[in-house]
Amino acid sequence: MDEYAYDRMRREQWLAGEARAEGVDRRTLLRMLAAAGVAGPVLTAVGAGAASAASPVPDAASAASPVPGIVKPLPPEWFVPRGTNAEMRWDSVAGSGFHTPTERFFVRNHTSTPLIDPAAWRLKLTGSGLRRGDVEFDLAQLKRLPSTRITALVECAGNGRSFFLSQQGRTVPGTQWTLGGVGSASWRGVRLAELLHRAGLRREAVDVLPSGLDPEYVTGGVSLGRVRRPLPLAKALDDVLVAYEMNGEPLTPDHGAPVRLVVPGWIGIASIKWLGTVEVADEPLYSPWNTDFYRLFGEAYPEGGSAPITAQVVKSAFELPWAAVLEAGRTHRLTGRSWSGSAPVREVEVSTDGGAVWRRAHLLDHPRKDGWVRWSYDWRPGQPGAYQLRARATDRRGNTQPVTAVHNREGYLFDAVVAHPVTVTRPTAGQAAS
Ligand SMILES: Nc1nc2c(c(=O)[nH]1)N[C@H]1C(S)=C(S)[C@@H](COP(=O)(O)O)O[C@H]1N2
Ligand SMILES: [Mo]
Repeated sequence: MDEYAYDRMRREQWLAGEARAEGVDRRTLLRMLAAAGVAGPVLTAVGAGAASAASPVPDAASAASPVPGIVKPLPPEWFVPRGTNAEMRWDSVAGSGFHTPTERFFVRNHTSTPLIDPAAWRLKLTGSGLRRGDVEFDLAQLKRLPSTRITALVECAGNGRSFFLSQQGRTVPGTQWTLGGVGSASWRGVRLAELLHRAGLRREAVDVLPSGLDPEYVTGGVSLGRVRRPLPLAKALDDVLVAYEMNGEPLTPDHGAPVRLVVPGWIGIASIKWLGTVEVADEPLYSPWNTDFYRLFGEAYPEGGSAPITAQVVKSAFELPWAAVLEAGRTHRLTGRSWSGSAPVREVEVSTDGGAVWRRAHLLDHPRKDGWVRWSYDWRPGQPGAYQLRARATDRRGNTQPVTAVHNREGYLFDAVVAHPVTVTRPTAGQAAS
């Protein structure tokens, strides 16, 4: 079943009193239902109280950091601070290895990085979808289970959002990422499927709700509770990892220590950090993160919004400073990376003349479903002046990057080609211009 049909079924079940929506405004669900044409009789009451438990862990707010709430150093040559988040600078990783080093990986925090004592930490599996009741794992038990290593990108659904305004003239709220809200890592851990099977699934189980141990997310004076987002059981059993290692080392605090989820191909919010509980339910679940957030609203979408968004789109980035300065009359080896959430990237084209002529970039990695491809493009600008560089990737399913991204209210899933400004200067004295 596709996500849209699944979502519709969830809504119908909620209407029939067979789904739970803690922390979700009842009006939000009614609006979604009305818009989806799932009209119906008077609804049963649903508790919408925010979770109340205080955070058991101290916040790691450090006054010296350009982003209070992030623990690791954020040198300005590696990161751009954006509210509670830190964006990776693409120019700082030019020509580097396949994976993003952990210390350079972007950070997206709804609140702040908690410091969790790994010895006291437990992962609790709970809920009506389990056959034998609650099950707990401590870290040592988790590490004794069969482990798997995978490569996966984590990318924020809002990555590229700022281009809705700068290229398309549409203001969208939220973190104004350029293209650095993405990273690649090698992850090791236990498959979520392994834990669910050990705990014992009931045939009726349909949704899995992982929650983080970071502080509750408060917006507009209202607590929405812990960061959490339901996953359909089918995805949970497919390729989701309960990870305790990133790039061969234990997870660091900012990236979810001691344990996070990694949900390959899907938007970053699915990969819950600081994992504390996983609820398995025999009824569909809602949280603000699959109702108000992470759906597409706007003129191109149904009134109550799209189905919850899942797979990431196609993007490309040059590993160049924004407004880079290059010299005319010399060959510059431009490098960059392209990626897609749903299939290997098979081709990357580059244009240096405003999008009239496109030539193939040289791929430095084999196309792979679980990662990006690095590429290079040799460019010898003849004349000084202002240029715009463009890169356009196409994946094996034929998904490619359009000239314009379809607008949505929150600015998610920007996939259009980005015009990267560059200034070409006269050759410096003593350099033979040809
Ligand atoms: N518990 C928790 N998990 C979370 C978040 C959060 O704020 N709290 N942010 C999510 C979002 S929106 C993204 S894009 C990724 C970012 O992962 P990173 O900070 O390791 O790059 O984590 C996700 N998991
Ligand atoms: Mo995100």
